[in-house]
Amino acid sequence: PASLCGTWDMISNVNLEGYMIALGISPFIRKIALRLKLRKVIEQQGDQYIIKTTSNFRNYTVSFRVGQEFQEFTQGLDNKHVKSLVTWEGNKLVCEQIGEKKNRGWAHWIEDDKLHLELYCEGEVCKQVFKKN
Ligand code: RET
Repeated sequence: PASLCGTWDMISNVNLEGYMIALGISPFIRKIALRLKLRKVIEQQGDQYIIKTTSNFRNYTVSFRVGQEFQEFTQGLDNKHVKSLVTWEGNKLVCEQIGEKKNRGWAHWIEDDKLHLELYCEGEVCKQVFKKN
């Protein structure tokens, strides 16, 4: 599949609110979060990925090896410990985040030279699209 690597700027963001409500994010933080222009910086070193989500409010970094389960602490998001596993499903890099929330995870893929991201939690789907910076 096309490489996910690079610096990507958000151009659309649908239902971040529903996703954040499902995560239990407070109304105050949700209001700030909805205004943010998020950036993704995705790097790959061998079989290891580093995905940075940045904004002028909060940053979040996760690194993992595809196919290797890891402990993730969602610091600055909902501050939860989850057991995560990232795999390729066709052209999609898919993460399952096992923890107190059901059906939690995400999928990243490239379509039309854009980075597409879906975030899942408890039946809510947030859809974000990023263009290459
Ligand atoms: C903000 C503001 C604070 C509250 C929440 C946020 C959402 C962050 C998200 C990050 C997703 C990261 C992923 C990384 C893995 O590759 C905007 C930081 C909840 C949705 C998918």
